[in-house]
Amino acid sequence: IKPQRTVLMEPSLFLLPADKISQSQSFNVGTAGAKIFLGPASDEFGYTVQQAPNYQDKWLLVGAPWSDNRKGDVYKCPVQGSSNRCDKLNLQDSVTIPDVTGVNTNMSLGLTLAPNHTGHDFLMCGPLWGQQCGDQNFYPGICSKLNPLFQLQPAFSPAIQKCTGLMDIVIVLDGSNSIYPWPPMTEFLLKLIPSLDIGPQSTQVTLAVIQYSDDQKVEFKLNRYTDRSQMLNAASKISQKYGTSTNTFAAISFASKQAFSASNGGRPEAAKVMVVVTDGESHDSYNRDSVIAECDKQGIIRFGIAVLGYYTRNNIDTKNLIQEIKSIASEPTEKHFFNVSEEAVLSTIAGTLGKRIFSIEGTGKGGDSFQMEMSQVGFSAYYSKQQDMMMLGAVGAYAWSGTVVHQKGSVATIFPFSAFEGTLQERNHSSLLGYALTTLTDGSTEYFVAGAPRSNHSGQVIIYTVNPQKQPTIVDTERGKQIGSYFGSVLCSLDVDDDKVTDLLLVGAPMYMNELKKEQGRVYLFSVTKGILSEQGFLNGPSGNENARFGIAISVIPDLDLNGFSDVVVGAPLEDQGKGVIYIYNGYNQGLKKDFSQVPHTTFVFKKYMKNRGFIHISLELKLCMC
Ligand SMILES: *[C@@H]1O[C@H](CO)[C@@H](O)[C@H](O)[C@H]1NC(C)=O
Ligand SMILES: *[C@@H]1O[C@H](CO)[C@@H](O)[C@H](O)[C@H]1NC(C)=O
Ligand SMILES: *[C@@H]1O[C@H](CO)[C@@H](O)[C@H](O)[C@H]1NC(C)=O
Ligand SMILES: *[C@@H]1O[C@H](CO)[C@@H](O)[C@H](O)[C@H]1NC(C)=O
Ligand SMILES: CC(=O)N[C@H]1CO[C@H](CO)[C@@H](O)[C@@H]1O
Repeated sequence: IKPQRTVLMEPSLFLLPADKISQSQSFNVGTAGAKIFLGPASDEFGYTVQQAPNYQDKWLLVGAPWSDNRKGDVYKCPVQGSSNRCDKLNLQDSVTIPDVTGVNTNMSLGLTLAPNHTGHDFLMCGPLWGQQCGDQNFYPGICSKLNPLFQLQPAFSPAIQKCTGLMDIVIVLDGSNSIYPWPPMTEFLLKLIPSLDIGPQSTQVTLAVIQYSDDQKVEFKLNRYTDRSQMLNAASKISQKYGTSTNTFAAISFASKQAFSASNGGRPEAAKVMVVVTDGESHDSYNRDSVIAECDKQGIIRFGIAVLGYYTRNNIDTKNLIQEIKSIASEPTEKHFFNVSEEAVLSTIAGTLGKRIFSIEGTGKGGDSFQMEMSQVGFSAYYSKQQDMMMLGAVGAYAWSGTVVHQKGSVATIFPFSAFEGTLQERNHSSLLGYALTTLTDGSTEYFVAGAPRSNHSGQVIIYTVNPQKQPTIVDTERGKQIGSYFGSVLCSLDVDDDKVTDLLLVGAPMYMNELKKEQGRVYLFSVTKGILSEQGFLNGPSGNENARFGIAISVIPDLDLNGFSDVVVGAPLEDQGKGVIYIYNGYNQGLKKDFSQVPHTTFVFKKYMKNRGFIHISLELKLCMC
């Protein structure tokens, strides 16, 4: 079960003789003598719970995705014995990818915890694990397995990004007399450099500073520093060159011919970027056309920054200066031209400039067209036994349209936007496909199921198969009936008679609102025939006079009433004034009874420990902090 806190049912109650069971059907689960594991509510301890029953020592694995300031972690708790002390596995800082600058601050490890039934191991994910590229963070998510001894296996991140391609940046800095004061110029460099991905890898950005006035002075060449801190140190020591004239085009010409040349560390395969910073009109504008043509020929992308301080201090019209700098900047001008009122505020544009450099087509990642950069792979996970494969939800893929990743061995198949586009009919809805996952089987074919709780605002589930060419085919889809109900955020497939054929799919819509405007929640039943769903109504749950979020957790449990058919438990964590309630539904030879057989009442007062924070609530926050 996936309730908020864990209660183990008293085992002796399961062992009643069958004749007694039939009389006590409504009262077959009790909480007397339950073992309770407590963890900090602020850590969201208990957000995920899995039983690890395959060893001599039986354990409960408990996710606490907000522990350590949302780094998250997993606890192991002993089922046997008298101890109810859980031990933290302390995994957060070990879940890393070699040679990648990871950001684990908010990674929320343990938000997802899924068993591999074949290997008796567990997959856990931190879907908000970030990857730093320049000054930008991406959120491809990270997952790692725990072996049966709870030892951490190497982590993987199927949507890991290539930060940037090769880039050579030449900064052409005006050092003439009119620049005053000088320190803002170096300050600008000190702000800009940290936003660039400087390093010895193929993704390195190299940088040269050329000061100019009458002539040019190279401060450091492109290949001088491969280390950001050394470069910062060098940049901080640059002093003003001084000079009476501003030969901007001579400097640009020099930069384009000399600074980018191989003999000065330029790499022919790298994108060439030039940043020109000046405070006055040039004295050599007659060279403009030929110099800019030369730059264009070499494919140099140019940013022009006009510092208007000298002109405004001396009441000179800035029109010509702005016009000249605009003529230096590449098209579209609004992306490549900057003006600042005075030297002192130059550094305030460094961040924006860094981002624009970073998003240069073909070298970096633009913010306009996210593919897998923010995908949060591992937001959900489900193990397909038949294919021995992990399905991973990637709700942030394609600007939060979402997708599913199939990970088999070390091979990850990421389904493209086009795979589900026609079915979702995504119109900037942020469908969040992959929020929940499961599979259905007819005995031979396995059908994959993915929920998209915001599709067209009312939610959707999509059933698909995958052909040997790894292309998905949509088999069926169902849409939710109420806007905002989060239909498809919870999925549970049920083989009620254990004949290895799925009989029912239960779909949670935990935010379903009733006439009293309470979030009562609803669980829909669908019968399944060869992957095609047929709606069979919904489960009767809470009375509806308070918020309940019934359906936020749905789980199959072994046959509680010993009639030979699997049973189902549904959680309603907000019911009973936030104490939370679970409902038990019994399976029978025709499926699942829609009336619950029992709402086991607890003698414990959980309220003290509960923060009423539901599943959706957290997930929405996770999403919001990404947008
Ligand atoms: C972590 O999450 C908090 C709260 O949402 C946010 O303020 C902070 O900026 C995040 N940090 C990173 C590095 O993403
Ligand atoms: C599941 O466990 C088995 C046995 O350890 C292993 O061979 C297989 O690769 C695992 N599958 C996945 C998808 O992790
Ligand atoms: C910068 O240029 C824009 C037009 O490109 C202009 O509207 C703005 O006033 C200028 N800023 C300053 C400080 O002159
Ligand atoms: C989306 O929802 C609106 C009503 O909210 C409905 O009219 C429309 O048909 C739905 N679109 C799809 C593709 O189901
Ligand atoms: C930001 C974004 O994704 N905008 C898209 C919204 O939908 C329209 C039409 O479907 C697209 O043209 C936009 O690009």
